[in-house]
Amino acid sequence: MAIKRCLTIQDYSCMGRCSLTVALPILSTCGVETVGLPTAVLSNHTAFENWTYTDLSKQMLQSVDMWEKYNHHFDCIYTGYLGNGQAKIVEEIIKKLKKEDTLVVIDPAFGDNGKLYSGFDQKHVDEIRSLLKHADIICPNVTETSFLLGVPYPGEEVDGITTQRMATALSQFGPSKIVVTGVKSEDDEVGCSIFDRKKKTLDYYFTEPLPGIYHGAGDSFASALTGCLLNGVSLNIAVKIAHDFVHKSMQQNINDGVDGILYGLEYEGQLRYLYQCIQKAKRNKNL
Ligand code: PXL
Repeated sequence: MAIKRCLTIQDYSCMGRCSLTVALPILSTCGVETVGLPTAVLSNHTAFENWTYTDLSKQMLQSVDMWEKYNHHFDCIYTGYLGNGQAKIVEEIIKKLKKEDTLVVIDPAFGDNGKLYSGFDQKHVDEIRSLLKHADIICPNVTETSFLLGVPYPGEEVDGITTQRMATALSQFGPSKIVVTGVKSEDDEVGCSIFDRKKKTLDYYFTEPLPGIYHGAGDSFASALTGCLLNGVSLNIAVKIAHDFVHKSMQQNINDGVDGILYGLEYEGQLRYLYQCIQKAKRNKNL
């Protein structure tokens, strides 16, 4: 199988693992050619007390115009954290570059723990919601799910019926596959719900919870998920691999005593594990 080319559109935060500094190495580990389009350069992510922000909106469209001229093909467009007002630009980009066989993965990446990230408001949520009509797959956490649906944040613990209702409602915005992350089971395990509208299935994957907050964990998950899917791995197995990769990284974070909020999820030590999981899935034809 030829190597797939993925365009990923998110910020470049120099310090604090998230967005492009996470997506590029993870997708490369998955054996995917990655074209990273930075939306902005930040000194560090916005969970630090202060940051600098250099907007690159103009440069984004200039790059895309150049690619269009050369008719470059993308097997996937994967978007993550976007600045205020950039969802509309990304919509333009998707319209220009998406072909029939282009997989579109959208990680809403605007909030966590019941709150929007610093600097975002309802307008940003509305613009991301509008972007979802172009997506094949989305991977919001429970916070993003409730903001997108305009319902109160239910806490991380959501029962099966609520999850099904939420996933069905989200899929009406466009995407047929919904992976909700950070869901807590009744047995206090943590994981994902996986809804496939076409197959009419709702599945779950949970593992034991780990203490702490890990910035960029959602970005690592979305990148690994996208990387698995571009290797032809089935959605449920892709979720399992991406979740286990993040879970093992958290364990490493704990073992090494690294500040997971500021410096982000320490995923580097688990890249080899991610690579091996994908090879195994391909050998076992989990495709
Ligand atoms: O991990 C999400 C993320 C990405 N990029 C920036 C962020 C955040 C979360 O706060 O601030 C700049």
